[in-house]
Amino acid sequence: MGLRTDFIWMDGTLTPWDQANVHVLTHGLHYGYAVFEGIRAYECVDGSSAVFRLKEHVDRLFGSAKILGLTIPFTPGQVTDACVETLVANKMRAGYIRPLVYVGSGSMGVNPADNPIRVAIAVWPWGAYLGAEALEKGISIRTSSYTRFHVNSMMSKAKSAGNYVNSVLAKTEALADGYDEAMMLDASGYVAEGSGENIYIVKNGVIKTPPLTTVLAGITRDSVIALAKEMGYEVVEQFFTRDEVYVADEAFFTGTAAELTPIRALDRRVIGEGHAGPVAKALQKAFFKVVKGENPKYAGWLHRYSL
Ligand code: PPE
Repeated sequence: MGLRTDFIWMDGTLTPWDQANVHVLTHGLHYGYAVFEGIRAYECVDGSSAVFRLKEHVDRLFGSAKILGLTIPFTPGQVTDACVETLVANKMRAGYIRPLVYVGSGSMGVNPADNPIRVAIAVWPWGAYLGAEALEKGISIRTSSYTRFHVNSMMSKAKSAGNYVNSVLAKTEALADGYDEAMMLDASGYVAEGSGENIYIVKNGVIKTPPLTTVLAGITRDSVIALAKEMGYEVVEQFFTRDEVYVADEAFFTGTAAELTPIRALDRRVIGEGHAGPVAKALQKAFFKVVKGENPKYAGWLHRYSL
């Protein structure tokens, strides 16, 4: 298994990988009542390592738990330290970090009752999410037949496990149809996001991304918007339609896993030149410089650690 590491942090203890198991009557497993994060650590140019925007990810994890009414039995500081401890225990200079907060076993039924709230943190090596070529050449996507959930059915500000049933449906449909990823529309029919990424279009030099109403408040989104503005681009947060993507000059996705992945076609309509456009390329370059510690202006986004 490519993602196998030595230890998984479970409820405060570094546990050997093979022993990091849960009971099959774990509440979160039956009802999807769990929240998680996806965080990346990068090796920096000076030989040290850094977790990218760890504070913001831990804050979002606690926010997701609050939305679901789950009380995490650790402080944000303890979770922050545990993420780094898990990387170090696994001798990981770079990789993906997956904290998970879930309702454990006890009673069954929709009501989580007094079941324990459990916390696990796993780390694993994760290369380019959509394939190594995707970062260069861009990907081909389809408009999903599945609608992103209405704002009052699932809570889109919570990165909850249950929300991802919608994502898995969209992703597997896209892959089965020969595409690399799905683009999901919201309940009003406007473009929302990918199955695991925020989305952007570029037209006449202006970058447009949907407002945060129905989509996950991506930390990469926040970072890329800040970089784009600093680089002099106009960035607008506005709803747009799928046909606006068809006629855009460029389109791209961002996410912790996906980083900044250009989109070369939507619904078999080639977007712009059909490969990574100049804006996507410039932003991707700036983003990778920041995460690898090559831009001192954003040192505050890096939580340094060494093995
Ligand atoms: N929208 C969705 C639905 C989403 O899942 C992600 C992250 C984003 C936007 C971007 O958020 P951020 O990572 O903070 O920039 N998706 C995570 C899970 C991917 C997976 O397959 O698992 C991720 O990128 O880590």
